[in-house]
Amino acid sequence: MHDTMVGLLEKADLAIAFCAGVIGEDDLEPMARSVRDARIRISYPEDMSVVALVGGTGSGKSSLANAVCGADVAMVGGARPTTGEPLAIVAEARAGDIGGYLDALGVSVQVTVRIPPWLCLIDMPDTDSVEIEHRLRVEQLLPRLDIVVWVVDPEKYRDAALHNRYLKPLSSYSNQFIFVLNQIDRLAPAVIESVVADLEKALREDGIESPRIVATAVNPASGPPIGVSDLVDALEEAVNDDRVFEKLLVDLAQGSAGLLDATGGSGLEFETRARAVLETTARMVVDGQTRSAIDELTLFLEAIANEAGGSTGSRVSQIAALVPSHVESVADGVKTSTPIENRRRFRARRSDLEASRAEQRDAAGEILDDLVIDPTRGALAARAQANAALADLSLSVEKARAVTTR
Ligand SMILES: Nc1nc2c(ncn2[C@@H]2O[C@H](COP(=O)(O)OP(=O)(O)O)[C@@H](O)[C@H]2O)c(=O)[nH]1
Ligand SMILES: [Mg+2]
Repeated sequence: MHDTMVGLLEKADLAIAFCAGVIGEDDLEPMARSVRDARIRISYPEDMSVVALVGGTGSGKSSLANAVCGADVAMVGGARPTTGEPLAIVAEARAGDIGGYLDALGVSVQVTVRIPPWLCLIDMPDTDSVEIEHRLRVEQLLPRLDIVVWVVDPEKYRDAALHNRYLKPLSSYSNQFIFVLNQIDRLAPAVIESVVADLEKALREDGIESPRIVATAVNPASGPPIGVSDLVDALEEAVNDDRVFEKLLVDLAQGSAGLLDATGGSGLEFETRARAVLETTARMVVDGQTRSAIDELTLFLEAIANEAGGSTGSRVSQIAALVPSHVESVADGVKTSTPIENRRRFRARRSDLEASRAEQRDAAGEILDDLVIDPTRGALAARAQANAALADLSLSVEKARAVTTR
């Protein structure tokens, strides 16, 4: 999978390079960033999963972190607002392997304890913190995590901000998500199942088809913790499933869709439309309707310029500006190529006259093709190349995804 990803990132580089001449910097940036981030990620161990605990204040993220590693490393129930710094927890033996990646993420607080060697757990600031920076810190990290554990409690699992601000927009990453319904010790045993079902329903409404939900009580008022090992199992499964790569594949799929959007996609159907317009305008020119021919052709090129947009669009507009003089020169050519005597002779036989007009139409069409359509084709070529590279990338990403989501 590592090699597949390296190959895909090369294809992505190529697509970005082709797009660079066609679309603006702003449209290019999200994909460029994804490719940069993916390269950094795969330069660190892929048999380790960078997992963040994300959720609202008091849902139990820090308690969960402590329960998973069996030590009090994260501050629980601290005075609000709690710290805005994410806390990374890793096994001592792997700290050297993943520490550099955490540095790259800007997660500077790192502790080593006894947790599974494949796990790097990050206790995150609250998503609903009164401190805006805390929330921004979470949002800045979210796109670079391998797995996100969304921690909710029985009161706030339907919180509108959680669903609308985060889960709905991120639903294409649902395979990266595990949902923890914590504090189930505060529910009557008989209703736990229906609360889980209601959470599942809310997640489906967010576009998350089959959410993985783990019910826990990591720090119950009485009795032993519930469900911690279920969560660890779910996380281990995620690592074994190559979900580290799957997330990067979603990034690439979304990035190339974004670029395709910016180039206007390959849906111009230029050749088909150009052929139809050439036929109409050639007929008009031969019939002496020069003005209509100019309008028809100009309108077509303006539409193409509009649809192509960007620098390609400007080049096509320049070609459109030359249409009147080109059409007039073709119209002049048609007139001089049909001397009066010829017409008289043809008038004798209608079919011959028709044949001659058809020939003229073909000739006019060919000349207009050379003068107007061909340069437009040339202007669209860079865009077509970018679209071809994007199509190739998308296809390869889809193939790779089909393997990981088997
Ligand atoms: N009853 C109950 N309380 C919990 C549970 N998990 C955490 N708490 C308590 O909820 C409060 C907030 O927990 P904390 O881990 O700091 O939440 P965070 O803000 O998401 O990090 C603390 O007082 C915890 O002791 C649980 O499963 N059951
Ligand atoms: Mg906390």
